[in-house]
Amino acid sequence: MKLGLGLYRHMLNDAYYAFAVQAGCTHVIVHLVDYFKQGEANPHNNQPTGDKDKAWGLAGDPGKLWTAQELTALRKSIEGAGLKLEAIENLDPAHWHDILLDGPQRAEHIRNVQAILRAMGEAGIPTLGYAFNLPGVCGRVTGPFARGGAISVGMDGPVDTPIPNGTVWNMIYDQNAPAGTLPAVTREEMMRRLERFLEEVLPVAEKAGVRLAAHPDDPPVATLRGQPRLFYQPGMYQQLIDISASPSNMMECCLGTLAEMTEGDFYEAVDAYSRQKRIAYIHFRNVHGKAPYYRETFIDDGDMDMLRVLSILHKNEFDGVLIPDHSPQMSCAAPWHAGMAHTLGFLRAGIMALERNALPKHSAR
Ligand SMILES: [Mn+2]
Repeated sequence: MKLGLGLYRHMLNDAYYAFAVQAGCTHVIVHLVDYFKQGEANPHNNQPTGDKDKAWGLAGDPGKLWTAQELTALRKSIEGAGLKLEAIENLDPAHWHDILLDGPQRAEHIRNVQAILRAMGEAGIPTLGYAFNLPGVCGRVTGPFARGGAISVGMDGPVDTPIPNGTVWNMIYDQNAPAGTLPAVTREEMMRRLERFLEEVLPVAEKAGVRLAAHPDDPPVATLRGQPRLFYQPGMYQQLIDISASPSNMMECCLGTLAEMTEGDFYEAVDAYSRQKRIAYIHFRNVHGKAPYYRETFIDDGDMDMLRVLSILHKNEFDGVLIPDHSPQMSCAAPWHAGMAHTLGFLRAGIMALERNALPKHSAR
């Protein structure tokens, strides 16, 4: 198991790389989508939150794809700091919204994703994280929910206000879209869109030596903003890897999201996915409660035993990267850093204990 840190676009600089190395990380996972562009409800020093039904901000430039040249430069600057660039997390809605929406630019957007995969292969970046859904991460509330009153996020019940036209994945891709809202589709239709997408991009990904890694639906509810979710129960997330046996069809396994699911057994699911060797990398996060009523907690303070998870992964010889997902904001001058350092310290100690055989052997039961 390798320890990594996820960095947002505005964090891609030497100060953050040094912070990662200091905390014991060997890898980073980067976000190139700028979630914080003109989103007044979305502060920079936290995970992107937005409001319950207000978008994070504007999507990027539809005409500007990430190039092999800039990706190579990014990888080299990260390696220069003593780290490895393991993955890019998330596609920009500006580049692929009509794949999600099955819109008129779908064919062009498939070519965009294929071009990004080729560029990543050329730049030597092995993994692309993505999340295939219309509403994105939204419907959540922010407050002093975590231990000691630390600011955290959660959900206070279903949120099914419709998505305005021009918005998808909780970002605005068309500011001039006509008034009105997105008509609801069925889960079957979204699954069909995902299968078509994978059919067209997996061969390109394989050839480029890049793995696609899908995040489960965060928050995991049957519908959000009136639109269906694909992966909101552990058995449904298994359906993702059952779509194709391609080595490029992988999971970006988010433990917090999995813990919020109402069906199945959390530990058995982690055991099953890791035994099948279909996890590309892992988001470590703990929660209290189940969707749509839950709170994000500190890593050692939620409903789930995260040392037991580490033990299961160790037993199954998981050799991918673990990163903290979101952490509550700690009361100090650097709330994001403190939250991340706390989670990284916990993970580092857990990994060291496992390597010394100082933790009991756990299986799913
Ligand atoms: Mn996650």
